[in-house]
Amino acid sequence: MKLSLKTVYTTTPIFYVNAKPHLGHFYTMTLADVRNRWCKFNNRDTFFTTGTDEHGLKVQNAAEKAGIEPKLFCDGLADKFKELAKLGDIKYDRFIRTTDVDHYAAVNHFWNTVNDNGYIYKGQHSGWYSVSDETFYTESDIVESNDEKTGKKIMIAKETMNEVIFQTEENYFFKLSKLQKNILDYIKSNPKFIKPQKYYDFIIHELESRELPDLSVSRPSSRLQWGIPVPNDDNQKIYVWFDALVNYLTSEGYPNAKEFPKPTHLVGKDIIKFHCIYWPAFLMAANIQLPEQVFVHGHWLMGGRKMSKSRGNVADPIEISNYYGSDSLRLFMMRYSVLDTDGDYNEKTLNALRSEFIDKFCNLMIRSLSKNFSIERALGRLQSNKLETLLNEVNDEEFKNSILSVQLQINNLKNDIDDDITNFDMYKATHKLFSMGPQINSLFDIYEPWKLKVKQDDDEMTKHNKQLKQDIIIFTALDSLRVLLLLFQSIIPQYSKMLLDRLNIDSK
Ligand code: ME8
Repeated sequence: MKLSLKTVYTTTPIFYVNAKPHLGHFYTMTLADVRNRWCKFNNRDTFFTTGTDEHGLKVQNAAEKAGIEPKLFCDGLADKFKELAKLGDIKYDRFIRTTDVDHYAAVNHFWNTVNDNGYIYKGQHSGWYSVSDETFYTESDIVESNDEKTGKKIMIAKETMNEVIFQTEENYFFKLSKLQKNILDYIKSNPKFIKPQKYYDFIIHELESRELPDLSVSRPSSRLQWGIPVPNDDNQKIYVWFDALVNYLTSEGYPNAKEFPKPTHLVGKDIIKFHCIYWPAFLMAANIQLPEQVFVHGHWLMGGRKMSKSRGNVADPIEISNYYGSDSLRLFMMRYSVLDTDGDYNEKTLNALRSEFIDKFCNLMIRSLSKNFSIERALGRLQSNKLETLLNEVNDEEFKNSILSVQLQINNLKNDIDDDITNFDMYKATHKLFSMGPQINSLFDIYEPWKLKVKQDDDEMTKHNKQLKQDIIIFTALDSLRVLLLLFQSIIPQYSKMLLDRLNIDSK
């Protein structure tokens, strides 16, 4: 696939393959997929990637626990993520795995560039490491706690509550401290770089309130076998985040491609430091342009609490999709997706929304396609006359205004939701699309076109007026439905296709 500087490039995080996919993964994939489908529908040149993050201690430990060789273990789980993408209609251009051959080459090249530019050095490292978070923490980031299972005293990270272990070892370091001011300056002069605002403010605060230590970017091979070796040093493996972030470049054909479009990254709130501080710093050190923007989303909870296997409140996107259809889940997540808050998964609400869609749009279609009306006649009339001309013939101001108002809103809708979708404000777009349903339905409720039946003793004028009004209503309803379904496609591709097919309308 040839990319150009104009390509709209959207990415999801790449997912750890230490466990099977959950609702949060499907949410990220869907948000990015909706944006990408939307841009494509609007004839923009697009590129969309998702994939799996397969190296590191977390995956190494999970493979060991399962008693399976790491690559085979990763193959199995990467397939699960691909299956979920297929089931959920996630139309990516590339599914990148960090075990892909071209990714190894890209990471090697990237490391060498950063090293040649003088940003990597070797040193002794001591700190509190969380395998779960694949992160070192400082003394001020940790606190004492009791292990839930054994009752033993352990240290945990304040931010994630995951266990940390003290480690001293030789590592390569990245000179993050040297770039702290550059990153701050860049973000300050690009106020839209991080969205929503609260995360922008958080990152500015992080950069202004303390001096960032240099970042350890390798692990001894004795401890971490499952990783990409540091070039020219087999005793060290590249830190999983340094490796993983480069996926965004690999997918663009780095280092061989000619043009690199700036990606728009979509990430969960738990990984913003990696994308908004470390990644810009790595890129600066490699003399590569920074991403277009980083959008941050909240987490899905269940019953107001973090989903967890032990609590038994985990929503499985595959199970839900198999039962309700993946479009129901896509619709639910987009309708209730507000980036800067967490969402609460609720099956009843999902089911109610599905019924609402059927009630508003499927019933509208059934109503409009009733045998009481002649669609051929309505279409024929509108083919040879402008709607405005026909409305002038009707001689009913209120009727005319209702029709024109629906038409105007429908005509503006595409522009109106363009910003919403490209900025991941999916709840706004979904709400606007939904709110058109009752307006179109009300044309039926108010003007009752089925009552505009021609009677035997109607004179020519009455007959003409009745048929004209009926045709205008049917045309307006069906044409509005056509536009709505075309615009709905990015969010619910299957439902839209089914209904567009019924109307014999090309999806483009
Ligand atoms: O962090 N609701 O992978 P990951 C919404 N490999 N989103 C959620 C969520 C939830 N309940 N739980 C997790 C990683 N996520 C790294 C990324 S990118 C170069 C490397 C989101 O599998 C989470 O916030 O732990 C993250 O954005 C994504 O799922 C992947 O999480």
